[in-house]
Amino acid sequence: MGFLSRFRRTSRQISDPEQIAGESNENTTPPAVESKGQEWDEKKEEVKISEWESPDTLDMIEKGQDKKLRKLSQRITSSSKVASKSSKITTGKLIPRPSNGLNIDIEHLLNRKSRRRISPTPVFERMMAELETTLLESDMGHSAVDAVLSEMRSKLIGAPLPRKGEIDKIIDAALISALDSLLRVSYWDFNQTVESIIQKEDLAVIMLVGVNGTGKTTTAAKIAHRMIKMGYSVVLGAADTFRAGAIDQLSDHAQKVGARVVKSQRGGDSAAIARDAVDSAKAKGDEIVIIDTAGRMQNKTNLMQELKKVHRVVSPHLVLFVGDALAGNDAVEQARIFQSFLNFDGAVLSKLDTDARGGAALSIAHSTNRPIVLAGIGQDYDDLTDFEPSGFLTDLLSDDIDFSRFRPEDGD
Ligand SMILES: Nc1nc2c(ncn2[C@@H]2O[C@H](COP(=O)(O)OP(=O)(O)OP(=O)(O)O)[C@@H](O)[C@H]2O)c(=O)[nH]1
Ligand SMILES: [Mg+2]
Repeated sequence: MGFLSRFRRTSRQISDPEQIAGESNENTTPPAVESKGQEWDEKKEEVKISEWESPDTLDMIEKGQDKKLRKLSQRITSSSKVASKSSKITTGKLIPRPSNGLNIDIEHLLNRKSRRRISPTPVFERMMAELETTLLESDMGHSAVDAVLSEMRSKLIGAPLPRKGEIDKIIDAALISALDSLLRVSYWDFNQTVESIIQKEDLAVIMLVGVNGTGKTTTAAKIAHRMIKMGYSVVLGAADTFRAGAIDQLSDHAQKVGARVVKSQRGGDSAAIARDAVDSAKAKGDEIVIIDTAGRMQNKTNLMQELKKVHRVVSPHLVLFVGDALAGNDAVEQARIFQSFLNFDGAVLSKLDTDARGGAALSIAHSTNRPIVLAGIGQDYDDLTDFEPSGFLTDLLSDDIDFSRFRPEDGD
């Protein structure tokens, strides 16, 4: 069953453009293109502020002993500036990856001769309600769903009426482009970014974070494998000293991919190991350090405090949040919490080879304002790929939408 099948059944039932039509002067919302940017930003701001006050996050901070955590709590609750601040990537280290997005030509679908415009008629509203349910069922978070709906409204309402038989194409086009915008958050290129850090500083330190079982250790090995294939020498820092077996697991991977590992015994100080890994790489002239961290400790506060300590001690160039695509909405919630504590630079979405529903990918980028840069697509070392929003969306929607329908020659 396709990602959108339920919604598609509803939108296909709208056969007559009159069902979603109004006169041009009864236009309730200005046409999309001009107003889009501002509306979009305002909406995002609104939603994000309430998100930051999630009871889970606050509960976790309240219980924390750390002064910094308490300070952060005050910032989260008192200031609406947090949301806008969090939306900015603060360093110039990330090399953007240019992309045109999914360009869909809808001009040929419109009936330019008609004075009638798409309006929020009851049929239109029913369709939007159906879309909302469909997206929520696909594991997308509320704020991402709101963003998609508001982008769709601003694209559709006030637009010229589609020609008969082309209604579902217009709706699909607006939906694809709204979903595409969700993923295009400060998208950056992993290889180029790492290479440019090495050029400038001789050493790139990458820290992986995430809850237990999401794929951090596997991803550390996959990244090491990728970088070794590119000719770099890599050190893996075994900073998960909490879980029994974690150090052996990483050492085993290190041996298989040809990386050096820096470790101590279980129960050791993770920040000290991370620092040893960096010092050792500097001493031996290695170019990349990847710090594998714990995903579980006695409780969440301990975990966050430990990760912050590792972060403070090694000041990694890149922090990557590893989320499990199968965890759906939970992965989104985890991403938001990690982002509030560690301000990660990008996400790795693991297990995209499984039957994950896809909504998590769409929501993580939106709710953290950090892009997904890498995707795990299997358990082998080569199963790590650059996350490409257009390709991801095309795959996600391919059961529901035939993208070739948007080529002008097909429509005319
Ligand atoms: N199918 C699939 N499995 C994956 C992928 N990435 C990781 N896994 C599997 O997920 C399981 C957990 O991976 P780990 O790398 O140990 O996860 P972790 O985040 O380090 O877990 P903790 O150390 O407990 O916090 C392992 O069985 C991995 O093989 C992926 O992209 N696809
Ligand atoms: Mg691990």
